[in-house]
Amino acid sequence: MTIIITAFERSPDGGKGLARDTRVRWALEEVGQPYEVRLVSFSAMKEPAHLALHPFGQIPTYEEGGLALFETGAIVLHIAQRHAGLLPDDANARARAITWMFAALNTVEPPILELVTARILEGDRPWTRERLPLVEGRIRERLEQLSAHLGAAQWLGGAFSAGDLMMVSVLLRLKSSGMLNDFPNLAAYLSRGEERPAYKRAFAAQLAVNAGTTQSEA
Ligand SMILES: N[C@@H](CCC(=O)N[C@@H](CS)C(=O)NCC(=O)O)C(=O)O
Repeated sequence: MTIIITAFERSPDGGKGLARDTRVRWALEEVGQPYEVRLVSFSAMKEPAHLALHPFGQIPTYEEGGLALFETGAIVLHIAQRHAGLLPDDANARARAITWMFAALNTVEPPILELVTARILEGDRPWTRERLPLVEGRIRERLEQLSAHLGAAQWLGGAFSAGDLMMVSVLLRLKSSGMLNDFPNLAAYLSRGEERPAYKRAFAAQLAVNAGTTQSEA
């Protein structure tokens, strides 16, 4: 069955790979599943046809036969459960890898997104100068904890898993902030993710759509 995902017709990041279709493309590349992409404009995302797929009018979505999914956590988990390559066979190790997916999305990503909001969407507000150090402090705390847990390991649970795919995807948004410079093991972790052939293919595919269209971060 053909897999179809949606992505920005013009990503606000101009192809830096921060739009969330990249993590879905990456998962599909890791498990060797071909896919098609339907590009949508910002206005089309808010129209009934797209809202029928994604109630919040966002990308990415995932269609496969009669199945339509939204939310990258659910999409990547679905891909990882359907195809070998992203989750360990051992039941406990599998549960731990899924735990890292949730940790990436629920514990690490929120303060990082808050930074994007504070810097870009609300950067001109009078409270921004006071707010930024608070938000950065919250991110730093998470980075310290994650760095301590990762230590000298290559990946969070032994072998690369969907948990790492999600954590690397979330941390990528911090690359331009310089915050990872204080955490060499996390910076190296990020680079290991980016060096994976599947990530490179995913990145190149989204770049091919978006090169040279930068407006802001996705
Ligand atoms: N929690 C959602 C977030 C989806 C999301 O924020 N998508 C962004 C692109 S990366 C989007 O569509 N933004 C446009 C909008 O919200 O109007 C997920 O992980 O799929």
